[in-house]
Amino acid sequence: MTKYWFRFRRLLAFSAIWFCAAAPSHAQNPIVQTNFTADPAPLVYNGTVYLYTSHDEDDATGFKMLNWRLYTSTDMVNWTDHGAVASLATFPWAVQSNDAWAPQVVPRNGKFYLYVPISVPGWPKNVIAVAISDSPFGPFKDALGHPLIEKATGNIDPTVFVDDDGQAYLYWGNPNLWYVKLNRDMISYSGDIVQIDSKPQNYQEGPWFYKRNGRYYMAYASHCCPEGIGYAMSSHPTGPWEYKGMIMSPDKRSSGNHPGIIDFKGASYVFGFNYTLNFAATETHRERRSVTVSKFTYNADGTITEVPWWNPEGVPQVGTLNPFTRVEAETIAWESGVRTAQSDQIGVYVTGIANGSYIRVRGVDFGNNQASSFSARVASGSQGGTIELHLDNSDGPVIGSLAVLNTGGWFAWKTLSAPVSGAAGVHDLYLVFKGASTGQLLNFDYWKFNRQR
Ligand code: FUB
Repeated sequence: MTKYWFRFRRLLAFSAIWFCAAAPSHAQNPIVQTNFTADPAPLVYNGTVYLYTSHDEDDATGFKMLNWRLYTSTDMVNWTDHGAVASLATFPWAVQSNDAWAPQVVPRNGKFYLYVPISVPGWPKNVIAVAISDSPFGPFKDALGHPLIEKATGNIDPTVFVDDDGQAYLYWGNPNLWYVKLNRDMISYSGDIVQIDSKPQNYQEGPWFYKRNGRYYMAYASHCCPEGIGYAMSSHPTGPWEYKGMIMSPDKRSSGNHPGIIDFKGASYVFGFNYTLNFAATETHRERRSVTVSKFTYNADGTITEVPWWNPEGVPQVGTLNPFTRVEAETIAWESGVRTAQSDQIGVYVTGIANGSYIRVRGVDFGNNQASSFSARVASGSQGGTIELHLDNSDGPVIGSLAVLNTGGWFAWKTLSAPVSGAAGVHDLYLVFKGASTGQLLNFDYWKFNRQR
């Protein structure tokens, strides 16, 4: 416990510095604050956004990347952490110490294909690998036992799109842009690897290939450095690509960038990353990045209106959150001073909880004053603490409070309940943690409000 608690205290201190320094209470960017995330690859599937990311380790200075994480949302502001869905260990033949770079997941025929750039021993080292899962939540298993795209310098940043006629294309590359036609099995290809002659202006890396209203788009990390997001269009999946402009201009507040683009519930979104959390803690540039999102619009001719640099407000919520079904504690719009962790027993849970830390969940629809109690699955190996339920602010009206005593250990999970009153309509819910001890108060798995019987 002690070792972990010291680590958490360091992170809590870091989190507090960041929050006070850089985040207004309505902040939504970066969308994940519990881990450093980069290289966003959003997938819209069955009404949910599955956001796959690469993951910068907490102690990274340069790139230190070991696994790929998943976050989901149905409203674009509350994101549920699903932890690591694949790691370098998924590909035992690859270098295991680093280089789990920009991923993308693509569904086809009931399976989910994860394409990742990793490296192999020696030089050149960059390869592209593919793993398969029956579920978007993983776990993903190595499909081939060897690379899909063999080693060459710059074989990074895969992006895959399956066209309406069933032909799938894999693009990738830095500083060149290459493609191959994937076979229907999605784990092999036919024909030659083609280097694009019409590489768009200022193309660097991080291509994101998609089709919308019959037009093909290639968004990419542009300029160096800092990197912005540029895009090109084509009437054919293999080009020629015509540069169309910037989705986001480079900004010296960040050195890197990496687009991921979706339409969801009637709006268009571009994801990327910045270094806000890192620079809140230090002036030193370190590869500790954070995924961000902005809304954008298409013009009638399919071109894209440029958006400003990532704003702290992020994007508006689409829909509300139902508190009368089980909500994972790691469903977070914003937090202060907590972390997430993963166990084989219960999956992802919230930990590092100390006196004064909180989780904000946005747009919770309590209905017509129907909530009569609050239940939470918790564990504590210390004296425990209290979960205070505040509306609209961390010091807003209190609708209830759940006392958590020592449950017999940090993984001795218990479901506890407390009465609530005065919760009606749609509110932001702040789960504020209070406790007398200076150490960790509790671990938190999930919560739910209950209606009066
Ligand atoms: O995150 C590692 C590498 O940095 C990615 O593969 C590139 O796109 C850049 O973001």
